[in-house]
Amino acid sequence: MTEITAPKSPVTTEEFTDRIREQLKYAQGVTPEQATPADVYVASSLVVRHYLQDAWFKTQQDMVNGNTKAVGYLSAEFLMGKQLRNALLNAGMIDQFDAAVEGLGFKPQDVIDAEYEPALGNGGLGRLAACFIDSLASLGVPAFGYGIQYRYGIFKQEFDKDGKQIEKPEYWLANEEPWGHTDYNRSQRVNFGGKVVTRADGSKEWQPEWSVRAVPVDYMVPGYASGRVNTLRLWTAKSYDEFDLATFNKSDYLNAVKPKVKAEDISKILYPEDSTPQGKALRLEQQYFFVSASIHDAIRVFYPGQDKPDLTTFPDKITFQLNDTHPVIGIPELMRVLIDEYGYDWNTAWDITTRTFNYTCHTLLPEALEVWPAKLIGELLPRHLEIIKAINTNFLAELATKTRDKAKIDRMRIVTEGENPQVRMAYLATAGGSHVNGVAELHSELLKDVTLRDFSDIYPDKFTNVTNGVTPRRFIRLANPRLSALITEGLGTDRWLSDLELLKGLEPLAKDDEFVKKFAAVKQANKEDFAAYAKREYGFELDPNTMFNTMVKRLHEYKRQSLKILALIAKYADIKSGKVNVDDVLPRTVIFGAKAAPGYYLAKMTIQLINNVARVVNNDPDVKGKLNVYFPWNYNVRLAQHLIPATDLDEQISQAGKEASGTGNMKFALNGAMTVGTLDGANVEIRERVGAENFFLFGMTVDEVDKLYEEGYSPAKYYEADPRLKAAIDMVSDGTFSNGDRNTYAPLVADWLTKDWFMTLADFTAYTEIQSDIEALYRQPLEWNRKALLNVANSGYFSSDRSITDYLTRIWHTGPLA
Ligand code: Z15
Repeated sequence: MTEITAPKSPVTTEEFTDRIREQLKYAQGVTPEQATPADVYVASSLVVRHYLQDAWFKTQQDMVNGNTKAVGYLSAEFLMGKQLRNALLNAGMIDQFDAAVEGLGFKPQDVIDAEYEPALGNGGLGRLAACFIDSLASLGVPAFGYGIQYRYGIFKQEFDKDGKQIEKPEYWLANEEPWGHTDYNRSQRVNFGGKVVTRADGSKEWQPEWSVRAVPVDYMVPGYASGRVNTLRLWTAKSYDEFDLATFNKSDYLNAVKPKVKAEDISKILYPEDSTPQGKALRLEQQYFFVSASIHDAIRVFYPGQDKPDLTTFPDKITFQLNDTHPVIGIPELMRVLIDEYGYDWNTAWDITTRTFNYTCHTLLPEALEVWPAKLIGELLPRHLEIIKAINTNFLAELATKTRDKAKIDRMRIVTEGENPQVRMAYLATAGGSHVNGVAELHSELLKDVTLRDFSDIYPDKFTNVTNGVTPRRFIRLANPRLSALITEGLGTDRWLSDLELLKGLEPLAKDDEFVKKFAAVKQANKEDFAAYAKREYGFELDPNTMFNTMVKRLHEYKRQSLKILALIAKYADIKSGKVNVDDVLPRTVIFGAKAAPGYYLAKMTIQLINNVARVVNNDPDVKGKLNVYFPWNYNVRLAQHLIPATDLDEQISQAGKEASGTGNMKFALNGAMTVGTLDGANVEIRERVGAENFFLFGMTVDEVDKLYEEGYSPAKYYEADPRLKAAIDMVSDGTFSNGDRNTYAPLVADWLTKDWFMTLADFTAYTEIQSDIEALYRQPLEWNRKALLNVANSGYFSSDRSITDYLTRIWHTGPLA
């Protein structure tokens, strides 16, 4: 008997059908006969919202009236992916939807596909935020996700005829978007510029120069089987100055609407840099815009109708999590609100503020820790700069009571000295909050020992770790229904969807050859599905009888896509030179997915190289179809959901000490892929859990990397030492992948041979050597699948439900609504 705990549908198929008909008629204005899948998508989404509405009201009421502290997850990015099927799953209405839609003469898949995915994030950080709000709702914890409703999400990636990346605007709001509810009556004014004056009583008054209206667009965040629906509140910028009257009177109509355009520019576009911020004024405006609106919103929500609320209780009402440095301007903003708007003294305000905020750091790259010129902050937010300076002064005074080490105190300045003072947002966040956490054990250790060393010396108790996780609802149940059914069959219950550690119960089944074969059949069917999808969407011809070997993530030097492509080229060179007999080569299909920041020259050149390697290798008859390279463009959540369940081998090959965590690694392991990886980020913990014998480890450790840097790293040495590496790099230089042109990749090759900042060349030999272990195992399908199944069985820890539970106990000190 299989135990079914999935939520029961609140509706019958007949009711669902009637509601869709009603929406089609009154909202879409079409008959079922006229309706397109897109119409049915909008109608069905409105129906789902209809059935979730009471739970949404109740969650909000319980949050405000109860005494459970809420979580405010402040994040510049929420990479949600499609909403409809997720909402149907979490609310228990998948079967009713499928039947209703079929009854109306549509294919459920066509209706699902009609949704345009909101891509309001760059990569891991934004997708993590989306997983976290799913888990918060599923655990029944009252929470807001607070962010920005960008009009343009992450760019749409295309490749031109030379294989170069082209960025196209992602105007995701071009079509009707049924999920967001714009609430004009709950907008907030956000001010900018101007000056600060001192009143007669000595208090400060900020006289801003211009303002923007922040209008909330609310998205339901339905929990899985929790009966709770939280809110994702994304702010959109609207102008107050519909017309600048002075200009208008001069009948210069077009110029009169300029201020409006400028104000509304604030939420226009998501910056496409992941881990490499651009210090642009507009980005700071965005950050302040959503954080200021969110803080005022929380005060409005938790102290409704109160002119003189007792804000000393604010930290008991809500805790704000700062997702990276992007929302850190919230710290001086809350100070300003408390002091200037509500009249609290500095110390009371500081106590409230530090009890309200906590900070998650997501990086080890120094360039990803945001630093803003004090001058820019002063121009845009003059009062905040004063407050930041005062925080800095007080902080330095506090440090002086804790250490005599002057040099250390100096290193810890929040505002640097000199001609061009800078504000270090990570330091501000560390000083202005209660806890700082990294996102995987190794990362949190390195944060304490390296990045924020001085801070952890003096405030050791502030530092903690919360290893990332992913939601099993979207990334197992929705992405991989076949594996989900097999897991439920194997465990005899579907409870794993809300308690992922139950996957451990699959471990004994790895000894059962019949079960392993079923598991292998699931993977094979998923590969066939993906081949069909790739054919339909991209025109690719993938052979599902080859190993599917995937590397999907942002294109960044530290992630080392170049290591993967060089190893592949080396194999190709072996075939061309006859060093290996092509008939002995294990057939592989290598699949890349990656966007490069538009201004990231070497990353874009790497994309071009991969595309051209694909063109040459796939069309070379000497290869006899043994090596295939595909690069589906525009990697996004939808593609991830199709590709991850179809992958045999996942690449997590960043330089040790550079990837804070990774979350793709978790999704692949949970979907029964084997991983080839370095001891970096969460790979370390994945390997610990699945067992060293079930993980392909290679490459230098953090200590070895550090040592090599100290000794003086010379990549050319490695080029000379490994003939296969030399052959591969020479093949890039000699024009094989550029129609004979020797200049095309010269900058990339020069970088490899002279800089190679992330030591791709030093890890090349180890990486190619591990390939023989990988291939030997893959030639024994039963053993490969046994190990892959053990990966699934032992990865339950990597549920974002567990991450959130860790945040609740270690940082937020709150829990589910009663
Ligand atoms: C981003 O996606 C990540 C870190 C950042 O500092 C920025 Cl700006 C964007 C990623 C990390 O690179 C990745 O290792 C981690 O898994 C992810 O955040 C979520 O924590």
